[in-house]
Amino acid sequence: MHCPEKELIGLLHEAGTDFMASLPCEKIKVLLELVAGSFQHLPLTREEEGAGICAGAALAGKRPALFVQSSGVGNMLNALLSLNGFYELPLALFVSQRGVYKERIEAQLPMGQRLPRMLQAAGIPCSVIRSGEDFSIIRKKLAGTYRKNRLQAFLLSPAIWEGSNVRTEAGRGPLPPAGSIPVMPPARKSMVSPRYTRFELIQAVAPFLASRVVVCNLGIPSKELFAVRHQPSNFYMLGSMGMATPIGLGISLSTSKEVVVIDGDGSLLMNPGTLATAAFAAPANLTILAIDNGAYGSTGNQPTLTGDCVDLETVARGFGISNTLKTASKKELIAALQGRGQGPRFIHAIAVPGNSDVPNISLHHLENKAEVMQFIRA
Ligand SMILES: Cc1ncc(C[n+]2csc(CCOP(=O)(O)OP(=O)(O)O)c2C)c(N)n1
Repeated sequence: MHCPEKELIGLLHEAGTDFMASLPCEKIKVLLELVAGSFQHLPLTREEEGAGICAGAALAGKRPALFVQSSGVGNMLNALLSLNGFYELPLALFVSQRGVYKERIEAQLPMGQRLPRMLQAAGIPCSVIRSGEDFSIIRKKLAGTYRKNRLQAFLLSPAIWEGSNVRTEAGRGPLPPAGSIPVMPPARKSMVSPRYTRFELIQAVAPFLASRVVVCNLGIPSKELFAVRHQPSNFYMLGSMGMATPIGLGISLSTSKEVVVIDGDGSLLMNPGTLATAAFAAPANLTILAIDNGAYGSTGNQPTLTGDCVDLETVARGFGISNTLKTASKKELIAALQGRGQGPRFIHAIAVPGNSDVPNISLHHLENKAEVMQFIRA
């Protein structure tokens, strides 16, 4: 049996690692499920906070490890250097390295391929793990990380997990269809019960997005929108998680055209401060449609905190956006989208998790950019 995820869990036990935090990558979804089930584990909203939380855990004598995607290292470099490294607080950084092996998302290349050189320039020791045969490197360096109070990055190639026989909930693929899983805590459920998936909501609203500039969240949401109804004014994000609302805000402040951002709960939680900036700038032509499925849908439906303790509509109101709506109804969504000039507006669309099986976007990103720019100019 080929069980690299279980082998790695064994190595972590052996090194006495006892505090874990993660922000998911699709390539390590099975590993993450095992990590969460085997150790004290905290799901993160942004990689950078993981550096802080692990610094705190190390101050209290723990042996922390962080699991992130290569893109996420870009979100945490300052904290790694000026906190964990500077105070000599040990941290093992397990990075799912994208852009180097059978990569299908081009936006993963710039960060993923340069990461070893970036870490080198930052003075963070880094080992590339290409297969299970390299696990001996992890065994050796992990022990030194905690003994010498060091930072140590392990770049995990997706090749490691190929042919793995480990099966978990996440490994089984998409969650069951709408209505069959309880994802909302009782208090929120009684307010609005989710009925539809993100895909079903996108299908419902797509015809009503005509003549608007639409900025769509990265990952499967963009693929779904492209498959349902492409129009030249749709900007599809392929990377830069957390930037959908900031991009939409920038556009809305620079044109009189109506702008709709289709954002996600995981992405909004990564960068919630942008809601305050939007409230302050107050563009009347900006609508943020937050499709809240309580999960990091695109990376395997790992739960986000909106399924637990966060109400995004309350967050938006607290940051100063007063025109808000919470709904799970297609009819209410469509009615809300027909209004113009009522921004900044925050529509909190409650959905059940689940992804549709849509192909990749068959439009080059620079062509996409050119189309959107032309639409905005016209
Ligand atoms: C900085 C960074 N960290 C992690 C990822 C991996 N990632 C891509 S999409 C995604 C989930 C986004 O979740 P959400 O915004 O809730 O949208 P959903 O897919 O659920 O609709 C994650 C974690 C990434 N691309 N960039």
